[in-house]
Amino acid sequence: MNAILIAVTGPEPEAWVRHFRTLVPQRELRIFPAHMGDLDDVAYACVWKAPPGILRPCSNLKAIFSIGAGVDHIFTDPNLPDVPVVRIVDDDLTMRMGEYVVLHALMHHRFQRAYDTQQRERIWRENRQPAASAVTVGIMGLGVLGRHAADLLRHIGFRVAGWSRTPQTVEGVSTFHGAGGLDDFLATTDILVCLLPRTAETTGLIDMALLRKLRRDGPLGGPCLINAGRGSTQIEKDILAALDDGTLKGATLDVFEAEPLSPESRLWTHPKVTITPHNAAASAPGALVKNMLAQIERFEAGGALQNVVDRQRGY
Ligand code: NDP
Ligand code: OXD
Repeated sequence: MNAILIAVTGPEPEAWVRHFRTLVPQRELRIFPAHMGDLDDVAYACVWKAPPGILRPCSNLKAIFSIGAGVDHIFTDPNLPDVPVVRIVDDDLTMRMGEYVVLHALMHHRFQRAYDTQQRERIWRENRQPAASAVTVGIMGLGVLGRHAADLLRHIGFRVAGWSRTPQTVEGVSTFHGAGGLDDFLATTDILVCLLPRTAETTGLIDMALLRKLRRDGPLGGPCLINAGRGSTQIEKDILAALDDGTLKGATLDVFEAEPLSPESRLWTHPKVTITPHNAAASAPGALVKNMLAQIERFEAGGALQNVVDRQRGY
């Protein structure tokens, strides 16, 4: 029967169902939690933060699709069936992340938070604006999203550096890799952008020790942080301490150790912090259902699945 199971939690789960129904009205759909039926019929599962264990009874499962670029939400399942896990690579999502990174890099570069404060206080004062060519944006993660952001930033005029796990070559970008390349990468970086996946290696990486290694004598008067990768990469108490003692000049955070961010967190009210609710690159059902259906169609025609995640690496 080759049914598709849609197990999406979070905002607007019904939008995914609607798009599948419209695009493949002939295909049997199973929907978590209301309409699971006989799970032996399920060939494909499209998931976002589905409860662990729900895929185990799908004895004929052929592939699991993440409706986002990240797959950490899938690998938390200790009973995950041994079938390919596919992640989203799609221009719609990539461009959304590009917009976010450019917006917030420019916000820090152009001192926008300071001007917002000045406006509230009716202060007409110009801050000396460095050229983008004097500022280095350092991107942790030179994958699909990091490379696109690097390209946009480079065309604005920023110097761009990038750090990855393995050696990478990216046009116009100074690249560093591995533990051995991290300190040199940080020493050149004024605005640190994190686009790393959640893995055991990236967990807790952005701590006080790392933040202290960022370029201290740059033209912005102090380094800034933008994290739109995963909250598990950051130690929030260290970020707060770094903002308080001037190690960091500002931070934009889209992802958090625990989401939603607790109303108690001091990050909400910190004058140097900009918070967004994990929507730097929201997964748009209109674009991404088409992406997953194209994969299924190709697979059923005998082609290979694309963007299959390496389980060993975890991303
Ligand atoms: P990719 O898999 O294409 O790229 C991941 C990059 O991270 C690669 O360059 C990889 O290195 C690097 N990396 C992984 N582990 C390490 C490590 N231990 N040390 C150094 N570098 C490492 O992923 P995408 O670019 O598509 O997405 C990145 C992440 O962005 C997703 O996993 C997700 O967590 C997050 N995301 C957040 C969204 C949001 O709205 N906030 C939306 C979409 C994604 P190498 O090149 O050597 O393999
Ligand atoms: C993703 C996300 O991984 O939205 O796509 O976080």
